[in-house]
Amino acid sequence: MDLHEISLQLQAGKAKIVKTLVQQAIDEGIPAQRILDEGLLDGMNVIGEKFKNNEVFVPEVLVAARAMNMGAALLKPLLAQEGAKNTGKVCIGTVKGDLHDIGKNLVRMMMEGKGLEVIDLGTDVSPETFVKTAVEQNCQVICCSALLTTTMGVMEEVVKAAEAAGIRDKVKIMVGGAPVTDTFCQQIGADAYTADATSAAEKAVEFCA
Ligand code: B1M
Repeated sequence: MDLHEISLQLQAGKAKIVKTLVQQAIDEGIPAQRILDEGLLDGMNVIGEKFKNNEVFVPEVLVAARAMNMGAALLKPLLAQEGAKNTGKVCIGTVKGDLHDIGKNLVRMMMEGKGLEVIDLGTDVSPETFVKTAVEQNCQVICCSALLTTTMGVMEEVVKAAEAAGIRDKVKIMVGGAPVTDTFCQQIGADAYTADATSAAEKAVEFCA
């Protein structure tokens, strides 16, 4: 099966067709990671470029995002690695003021696949909520996602809130999302920047070990 068809249907926002095609690809034995990369993420990248160039607008992006999530849900159990349970506990969220959650959901999915227990705080998460959750739930890692240049600064507030709460030496803080860089991570005093969901999951497991 041509995975590009999944990408095209996702761009057209055809969630049900995307779901059917993803299932078909799974049934044909195509590896889940390939279906994700060459089908779903490829389509989302095209939509992202078009959104940037004002060729599509918020409604089109939302239906594409819905198709992405429906396809990703089918891949989730396949991306999960068996026999790797209880490797640690983390909390994850998109920072305050930011409602983008597709990347954050992918990171969560990959982390769960590596056996981590993940507390998903959703979107628009305040620094206080990240820190309170880490304290109350004994999380070893706080994972912050941001997609806007205007919200990535909140990540520094998370680092400061962890310091103020006296847990900075007990918890690792990971940052990521399209505008975030390694230099930015170092500037704000976070512990790790990773560029994609797979490396984020690997890093979190390393921190929890
Ligand atoms: Co928005 N948006 N958006 N958007 N949107 C961007 C981010 C933008 C780059 C588009 C553009 O104009 N060029 C731009 C930001 C510009 C900037 O700040 N520099 C933008 C804007 C401006 C806005 C609004 C302000 C638009 C408006 O209303 N005028 C608005 C803001 C709303 C808000 O948050 N307060 C807005 C709204 C929306 C929608 C609601 C329509 C929708 C979000 C739907 C949803 O998430 N449920 C949306 C979308 C979908 C996008 C684009 C098109 C795609 C983002 C995405 O999901 N990518 C995006 C353009 C683009 O990125 N090209 C855009 C796919 C996803 C898998 O990638 O999230 O990068 P990503 O995640 C990757 C990695 O970054 C990494 O792993 C993931 C997979 O490997 N990663 C981590 C993510 N988090 C991580 C955490 C980690 C480690 C790795 O460690 C903890």
